[in-house]
Amino acid sequence: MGNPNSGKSSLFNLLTGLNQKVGNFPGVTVDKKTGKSILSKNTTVNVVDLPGTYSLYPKSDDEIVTFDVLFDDDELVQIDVVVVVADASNLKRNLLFCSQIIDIKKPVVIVLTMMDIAKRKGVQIDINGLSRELGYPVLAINPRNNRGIAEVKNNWN
Ligand SMILES: Nc1nc2c(ncn2[C@@H]2O[C@H](COP(=O)(O)OP(=O)(O)O)[C@@H](O)[C@H]2O)c(=O)[nH]1
Ligand SMILES: [Mg+2]
Repeated sequence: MGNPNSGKSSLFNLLTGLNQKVGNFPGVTVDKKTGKSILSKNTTVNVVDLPGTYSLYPKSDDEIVTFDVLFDDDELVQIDVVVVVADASNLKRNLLFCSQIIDIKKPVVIVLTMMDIAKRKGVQIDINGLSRELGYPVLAINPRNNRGIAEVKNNWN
């Protein structure tokens, strides 16, 4: 989950590769992409790429889909872990959404993307400090060069 254009599908594609399925959520024409990701010899997980949302107060069909999944109202998707993808170059806005997810008290992992763009803007992020403050794992990735993907997989194991 995460804001639009934060890098969710990029991460999803790297995690699932060719093991993807596209469907629709019941009743709405919003794409549901699911896929399997092999984390280790003994662990395979189902990953769901949800539509981007700016807040947990849904306004569009897309946002309602994400909302329903998050609040266990989607029969077909049950959450074990919420991976919140946050654009590090727009951290304030992205963390707002992140804090709303954290309030729901589901297990959360925060994945920061766009670290390269943040760096170019002169923004430095204290990843360990952020993790300490939020109380959840924070990992940085760059889907464009595969950086950090192995760490995301290991974090689930
Ligand atoms: N520079 C840079 N671009 C990224 C990064 N992560 C994703 N992108 C790009 O950002 C755009 C939006 O990514 P996408 O995965 O479609 O975002 P989504 O809307 O959250 O699914 C794409 O062009 C990606 O290639 C990153 O860490 N750095
Ligand atoms: Mg996407």
